[in-house]
Parts: sequence; structure tokens; C-alpha cells
Amino acid sequence: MAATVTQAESASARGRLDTLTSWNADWRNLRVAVLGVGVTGFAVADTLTELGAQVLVLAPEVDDDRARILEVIGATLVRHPLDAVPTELEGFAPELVVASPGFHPDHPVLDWAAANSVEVWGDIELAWRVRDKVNAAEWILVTGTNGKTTTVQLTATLLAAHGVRAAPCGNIGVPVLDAVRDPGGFDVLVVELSSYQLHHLRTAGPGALHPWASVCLNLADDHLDWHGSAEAYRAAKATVYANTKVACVYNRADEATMRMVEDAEVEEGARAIGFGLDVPGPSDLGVVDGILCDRAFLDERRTSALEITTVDELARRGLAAPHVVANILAASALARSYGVPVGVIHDALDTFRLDAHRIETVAEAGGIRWIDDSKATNPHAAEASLRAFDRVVWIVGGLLKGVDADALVAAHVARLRAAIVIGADRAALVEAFRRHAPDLPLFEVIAADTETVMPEAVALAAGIAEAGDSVLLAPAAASMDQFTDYADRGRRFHEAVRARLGGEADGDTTAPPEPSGEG
Ligand code: UMA
Repeated sequence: MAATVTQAESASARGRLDTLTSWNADWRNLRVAVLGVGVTGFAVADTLTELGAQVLVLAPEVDDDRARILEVIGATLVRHPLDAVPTELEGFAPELVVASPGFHPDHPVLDWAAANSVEVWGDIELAWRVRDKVNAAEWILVTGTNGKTTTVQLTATLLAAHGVRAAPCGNIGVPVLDAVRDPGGFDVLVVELSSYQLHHLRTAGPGALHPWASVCLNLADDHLDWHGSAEAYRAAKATVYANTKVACVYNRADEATMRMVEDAEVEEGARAIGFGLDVPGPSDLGVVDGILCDRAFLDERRTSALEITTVDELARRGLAAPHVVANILAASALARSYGVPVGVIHDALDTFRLDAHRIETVAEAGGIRWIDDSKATNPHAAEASLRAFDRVVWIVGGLLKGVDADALVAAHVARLRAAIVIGADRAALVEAFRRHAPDLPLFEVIAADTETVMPEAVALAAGIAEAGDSVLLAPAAASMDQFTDYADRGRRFHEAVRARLGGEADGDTTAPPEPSGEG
């Protein structure tokens, strides 16, 4: 048998790992295998070598710069397809494996670790254990199927407006380990957690997170191919609330998030705070007659509320789509839990802009609005997007990730003027349209060539859209079948719209900052 770790060795490794809960603990010569060397794996390897651990990095591919730096910092790199357990791993006999978020729970190396009783951490657990490197910031955790990145950015913006040194990090694209090791130090880390990162977290014991506040914004089917079932995906998301100290923020319109809070083991005194677009109860944030208000963080909450801002004010800044208002309420709840005054939130919202490709108006011409919501990478996000418009020519499709879009099509037939289906998984969508909207004009873009997909889709939309319509790119699907990521898909939509309209466009086509990754 190839097993290289005896039971006695694994018990002693576990004993040692339990003591590693500080940057200043003794990490020297700990044998750690790091899986993957994207942004996360690189930050993990860099951190562990700085701590004096022996680091073996396993990755199918690595860019030249990273390979060079790994050598300089003293990590050993093994390039291996990782379709099986590399012999170098067995020879190394790691005491710990740290996996990058994308690694599936059934990956051969993780199976090997389980069979050999080798503990597996994600980067988030490692970051939590070493969070005292500069000063131990409080953590605010944000997850949910949709709206995570916007809510993280908003929360960090609201905290910063009050003079709190806050860093947005995590799945947003900045490894939490980079924030933890920033020499300037932070008061609060606002951490976006994907379901993958949450899957790798434990909820009890020395490595368990104890966040200041936490939120699961909403729950809908996504990443089912990775998690294996909707229940496993839900369970991963629910761990966000474990051990919360001050505020568990949940979505009143999404019962699943409320149940997660009810079932969570939290710290004594932590409060459940609801947010929603309806009238708030005591301990809630919500909307009354177009006014966003806080009925949670004030002593007289039984009888009064604090005004944050109005839907009209938000509309002037392009922030009034219902799902964006919900994100604003969630972020306000998180910021209020840390003591940010409502007046500060009001003023900070005045200058906040959504990232590119989030329900962004690309152009308006001849009474037709062209909207880029390429960030709608699953049906739940596309649903929120469709709801914001009455008459839609819908550009939809891509990689459905094992999720069924049938209900989405059925629910929005009435607002659709036409559908233009793109991407690899067209068949299921076409069938859904035929079933639920047999009379709807339906077009398929057969082209799989990245260069031609958007010009063809835009030409078809221009041919059918009339004054009063919105042409909406809200694909309900991931982009990697035809594009680098959702930003690339959105950018190509912008280019195609501009090329089509030429000088006709009268909308604001200045793009906000570009994000990266699929998000
Ligand atoms: N790899 C394998 N085999 C696998 C999985 C990955 O060999 O089974 C390799 C990859 O080829 C890559 C490396 O391992 O070279 C690391 O890949 P990774 O995808 O795990 O991670 P990172 O590049 O470190 O990026 C991750 C997140 N990626 C995923 O969760 C898939 C980034 O989220 C995140 O921004 C970053 O860490 C910092 O925290 C991206 C994402 O798409 C944006 N997230 C998904 C989402 O939001 O829906 C979950």
C-alpha cells in the first residue's frame, strides 16, 4: 500500500495543527502540500514559506513568474496533471494539505488525504489562524448565490466612510491572506466567501471562524455540478453564520436564509437582523413608502425607525433595481452592526457606483435601451435582472452548470418580446421557450467563435427590438464556453452594441472599472 502516513504520525500532526492558531505559533518545518497555484495557492505558499514551513506545491500548470518566485521563496513545485496522486506527494508525507477553492471534494488528492488522515484546510482557515500578523481585524462574512461582490464593496465603502480601515477581500479576487499580511493593517476585513470556500471551512475547533457579522444574501441553485446536490450547496452556504458574534443578517424574502440563522450555533448575544424590500419589523431593515430605514440598530426600535436614504435618491444614481436595493439594505445592516451612523451611509451611497457588467446601461438609441448584465451567471441573477424591465429582448445562454432554467423562462414569458439564445447549452433553453412561449420570436446564435457571437446576437436584437424595449444581456449561465469570463462576455457585448449603433447612441457609455474572474 502506498500510504506514507502512519496513524501515530497523523495523530501527532493533528495535535500540532491544533496549536497553530497564531502567526506567532511554531510553523517551522511543518510539511504542507498546497493544491493549485492560482491566486489563492500562490498566497498560501508564500505565507507558509514565510512562516518557515516546508511547502510542496502541486499544480497542473503554473505561469513562469509564479514558478520563478516559488523557487526563490523555497517552495518545491511539482507540475502534475493531478488526475491521480503524484508519487512526490506520498514521498513528502504532508502533515497538512491546503486546497485552492476550485478543488472538488472528491479530487483524488483530497481522497488520498482523507484515507491517510491528513487534515485539509482551505485558504480561509489558514488566513483566520494567522490573522494576528499585523493586528487581528474583525471579519464580516458575505455569501449568497448573487449580490456578494456588490455587497462586499458596499459594506467596505460604508465602513471606510466612517473612518474604519476596511478591506474587501476573498472570492472577490483578493486572497484573504493578502489582506491579513498587508503591513498597514485593517480594522475590518469584509470577506466574500464562495460556496467552495465555505465547503472547506469547519465550524468548531481551533480553526473555526468567529466573525463579527455574517450574511447569506439569498439562496438559489448554482454550482450543483460541483457540490453534487442542492442540499450540499445549501449546507455549505449555511456555515457562514457559525459562531457569529454580533449580527446574523438574513433575507426576509428568502426563507432558506432565515432557517440557516435559526439553525446556526452562534455566540451568546448575537442578533438575527432581517433585510427586505417590505416594511421592516423591529430588528429589521426595510422600505417604508420609498424610504429605506433601519429598525434594528436603535433603542426605540419598537416605535421608530432611522431613515437611511430613499429609492428616488438611489434611482438618480442607477442603484434602484430591486436586487440592488436589497444589497444596499444588507450592506447597511452589516455596517450598522459595526456602528456606522445612518447619515454616513446616506452620504457614502451618493458616490457609490456598481462595477461594470452589473445591470449597466450600455446605450440608448431610438427608444431602445441596451443593458449589460453579463454578471447574471445563473438563473437567480437573471431573474432579478428581468424583473427590473417590462419589455425585454433577452440575450440568454452559456454554460448552465447543471442548473435548470425552465422555471425562469416560464416565469417571465409575459415580459419577453423575443429571445436570442447563445452558448453551449442552448438545447435546454430552446426547449423551455418552445414549451412555455411557443409564439415568442426565438433565435439561436449557432456560432461558437468568440469573435462572432456578440455581433450576431446584437444584430438579431437590433432587427426585432422596438422603441420602449430593453435589450438585456442576462445570460443566466456561466461564460467560459465562449468567453474568458463574464467581463469578457460583457465587454464584447459593449463593443458589438457600439459598432452597431455607431453615432446613434445617446446613452452614457462610459464603463465603470473592470472586475476580473467569473465571480
Ligand atoms: N485546479 C486544478 N484542479 C482542480 C481545480 C483547480 O488543477 O480541480 C487548478 C487550476 O487550474 C488553477 C489552480 O488550481 O490553476 C487554482 O484554481 P482555483 O480555481 O481554485 O482558484 P484561484 O485561481 O486561486 O481563484 C480562487 C477563486 N476561484 C474559484 O473558486 C474557482 C476565485 O473566485 C477567487 O477570486 C480567488 O480564489 C481569490 O479568493 C473566482 C470564481 O469564479 C472569481 N469563484 C466562483 C464563483 O464566484 O462563482 C466560486
